[in-house]
Amino acid sequence: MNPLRRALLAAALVLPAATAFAAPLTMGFSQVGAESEWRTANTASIKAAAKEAGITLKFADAQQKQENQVKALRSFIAQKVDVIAFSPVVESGWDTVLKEAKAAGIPVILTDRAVKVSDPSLYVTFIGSDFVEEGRKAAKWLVERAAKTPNAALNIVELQGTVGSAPAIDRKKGFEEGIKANPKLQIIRSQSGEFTRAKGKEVMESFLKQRDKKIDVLYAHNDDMAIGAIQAIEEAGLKPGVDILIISIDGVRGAFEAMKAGKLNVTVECNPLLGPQLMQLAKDIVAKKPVDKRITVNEGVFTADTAAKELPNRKY
Ligand code: GZL
Repeated sequence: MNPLRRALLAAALVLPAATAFAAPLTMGFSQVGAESEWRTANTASIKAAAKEAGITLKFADAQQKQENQVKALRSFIAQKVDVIAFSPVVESGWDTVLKEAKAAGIPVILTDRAVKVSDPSLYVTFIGSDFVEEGRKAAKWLVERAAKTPNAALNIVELQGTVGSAPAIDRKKGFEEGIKANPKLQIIRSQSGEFTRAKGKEVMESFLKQRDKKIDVLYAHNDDMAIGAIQAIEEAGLKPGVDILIISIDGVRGAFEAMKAGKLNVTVECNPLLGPQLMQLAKDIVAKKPVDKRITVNEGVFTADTAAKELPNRKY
């Protein structure tokens, strides 16, 4: 607990109850980076919600490096923040620093992405999307689309997210599960585009150069890589969304604009606006109120035919 809060609470114990008041909470937040439109919206939501909730936010951008997140968490522990929250860039390698937070008596909230740890008591709760379900929704759209041409084999290339991250692992798992029943749907190439437009374009260029198999579908683990790939497809003289069907995930504004232009076929929503729920969770946890171990968010699927109508309603 931070020294100011301890002093104020000690004062509150000796003052008449009527004058007792809660000191502002201090949250240490370690963010993955600034790699995508989704991440930008997620950061904006967290900062705005902390301000709205009167929570003092210590925010650290890890630039997609786990070692920077570990350093940030250790710094928050040293500063004796009231609560730590973070979006783990990858699933593994967190046990040691989370044990340090537990030993310091600082509760930890996982937001956006999950971790694999030996002891689930190392974090209080995880609020974020169900990435396996997002992969299944992406596959469902393709299976239904493929049913219109039952004899056509469809070669799929896949742009994976950050290697070792929960969304990359789970979106791949859900998609493969969803297409398994249709042998005509085959993933012929799969590589990480690191969730960025630039790398997504670079990897798609390399896929297009390999001429041994025709590419019919691109499955991208996020919209930013899909948008980068769209540029590569156009530079190769092909029509994105027509010559190569494109399925992606996030539902950011850039995806709706690409769908409106007929260059992207479908995006599976992954809601980044977790800030308000995160701040309420922090207050409840510090007030020793019980919270669920796993909190998910409701999300939809948006196709090109509704993009123009939906675009004005989008909040990120
Ligand atoms: C998903 C989030 C992913 C987004 C990407 O919750 O972790 O990271 O899908 C972002 O756009 O980079």
